[in-house]
Amino acid sequence: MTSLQTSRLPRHSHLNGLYLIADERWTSSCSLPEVVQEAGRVGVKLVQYRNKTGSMQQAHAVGCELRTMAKKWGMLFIVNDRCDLAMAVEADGVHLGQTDLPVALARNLVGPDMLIGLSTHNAEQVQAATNEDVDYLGFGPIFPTDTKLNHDPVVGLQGLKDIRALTSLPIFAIGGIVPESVSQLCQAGANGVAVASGILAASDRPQAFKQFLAPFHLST
Ligand code: TZP
Ligand code: MG
Repeated sequence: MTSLQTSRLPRHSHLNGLYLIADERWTSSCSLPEVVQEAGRVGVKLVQYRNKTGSMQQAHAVGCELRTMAKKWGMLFIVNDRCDLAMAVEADGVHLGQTDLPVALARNLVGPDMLIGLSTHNAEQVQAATNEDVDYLGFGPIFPTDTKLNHDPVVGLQGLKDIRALTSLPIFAIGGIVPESVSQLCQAGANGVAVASGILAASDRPQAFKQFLAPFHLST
């Protein structure tokens, strides 16, 4: 085992279960720090800060707050899209989309220890990712979702089953996921589920967290 692999192992140990996508455009009744605090309290171990509209200064201020909170609760803290912001807030990782900085360039920037996640939407992208220095994949949208505009075609459960054999990387199913679908997604090969509106827009967030986490607790 290389020293690089050794240094990454503890982080990999959390690459499963519920992955909260925290974007304030999708919250109605609360602030992102409130949601992340709740997530930490109920045992969520993975959170992504997604800010596609704010200024860098605003994103940095909120990112620092969430970073501190995530550390307190032992959660991995991932920044969406931006390597510079991820580095500035000393995040545990950065999550890239297909049109963000290519993985190899991102890896050069963030160094060997930061996690890199990559969004994938079809078999070709998953196959290509197996040759990249990434730590986990997002795959979807599995189901229709109104959260992301102009998203790629819905892949369904079968799409997930089809790509599972292509990679041993942890896969997070994303897109339109509700608590009732978590078990079947895991059976189809997902290591975890990435969820935004199912939690952020829930009328009863504590209940939503509980419902999303329950299938993972049952399977451990
Ligand atoms: N990528 C594909 S679907 C999606 C992203 C970022 C949004 C997922 O949000 P939701 O509300 O859980 O469907
Ligand atoms: Mg992106």
